[in-house]
Amino acid sequence: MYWNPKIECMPKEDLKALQYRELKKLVNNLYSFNKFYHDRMVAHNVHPDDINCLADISKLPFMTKQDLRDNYPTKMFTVPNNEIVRYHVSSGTTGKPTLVGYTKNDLEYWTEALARSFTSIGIGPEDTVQVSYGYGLFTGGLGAHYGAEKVGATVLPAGTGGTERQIELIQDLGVTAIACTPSYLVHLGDVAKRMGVDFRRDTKLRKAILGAEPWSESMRQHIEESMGVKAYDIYGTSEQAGPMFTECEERNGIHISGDIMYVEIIDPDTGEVLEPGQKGEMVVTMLKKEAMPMIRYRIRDITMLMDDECPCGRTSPRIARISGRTDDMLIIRGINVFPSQIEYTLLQIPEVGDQYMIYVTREGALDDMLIQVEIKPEAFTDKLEDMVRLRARIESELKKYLNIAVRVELKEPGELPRFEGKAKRVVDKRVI
Ligand code: DLL
Repeated sequence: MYWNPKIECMPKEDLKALQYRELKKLVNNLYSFNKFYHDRMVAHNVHPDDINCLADISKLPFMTKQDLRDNYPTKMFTVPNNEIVRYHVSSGTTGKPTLVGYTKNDLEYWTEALARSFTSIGIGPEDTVQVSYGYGLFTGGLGAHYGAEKVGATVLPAGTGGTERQIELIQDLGVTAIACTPSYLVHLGDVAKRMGVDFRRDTKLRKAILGAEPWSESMRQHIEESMGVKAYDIYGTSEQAGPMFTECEERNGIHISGDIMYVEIIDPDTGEVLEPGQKGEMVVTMLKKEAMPMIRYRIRDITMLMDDECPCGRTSPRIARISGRTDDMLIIRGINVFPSQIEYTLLQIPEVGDQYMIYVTREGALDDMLIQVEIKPEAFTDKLEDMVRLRARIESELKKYLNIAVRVELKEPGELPRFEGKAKRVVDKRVI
């Protein structure tokens, strides 16, 4: 089932032509009417007339989060204030927050992208969707809410927190799909178990739309086995609008609405544009945005373009699951480590539960990584030698996969913090 087959299944060459037309219009407009983009293009010695095909986009300069911060709150906006109908604010981990403004059309395109995505995973009027992303300044709640309503689903705007109540509502209202962070769904699963609720037996919940934070294939497997739901990856950032794009039923890459967003993958060190199949940093150009356009915005997320045909019939570009962020990457004794690699390795070990924390410190010149790992209740024992053996096995698996020695500390079930919104599992205490 397609929401917008004309666009979603458009021949690739036609899509490229459409993207070029949109890009040309965008660049002309911004050059003529917006001081920020005009000055940027002049400083980089590039004129709209230099853009004569889609690949010419690489002549344009990159934008970064710093540009948004430097122009906080509204200096990047390209429409008069009375055309802005909504704000969202991304908290970010460092520095000033970033403010995103939306015109009426911006909200419509955001919702359109989500309607295509939800339809592609079979969500429609028969579904009751519990939206357990945060509502408010964060884009997750309202984004998923409007997308689900658009496809005719019944929406339960649960937001975060009140987990026991959320579980009761899933039962009472016959909720069929939940949209939340993967870490919140894991927490929900734990609480349900304590309440004696078995999702397979006691609920109609069959789909989970999970995103807003990195999560691994092993986490998907764990969630599906323990809860009996089919888990789909949903991706987006507040700078793009919010959550926007999901996998289809094939679950082999996230389909991007190419008429709305143009994706490039670059080498983060050189800025060179990479080919499909090559992993690098994602750079996006929002082709339709009005209030706060984005041209070649460096998202920092690491992925690759996939150009094989998707059996679902959509020709829209696909990106692979996000494997981390360039600024999430930890350099431990000179070796690059992504938290997602750690999660992937840990969750392959049958005794390991679904909660972990990563602490990085520096003693003198030497980095130290301590990983606290919760053990599954059935694997936890008072026998010290068994626990010591298990710890050594986990350390050895991590060493094999990460190429560095890390320390592991085993924790009892329920001991580590739980997260309702985005999980914060990495604490880097090094002063660099
Ligand atoms: O997290 C939007 C969103 C809400 C996406 C709900 C999906 C679901 P921001 O707060 O601006 O927006 O954070 C964006 O979160 O650059 C990624 O690093 C990360 N992220 C989002 N989705 C995924 C995902 C929302 N599916 C940042 N996999 C992005 C991995 C993700 N990382």
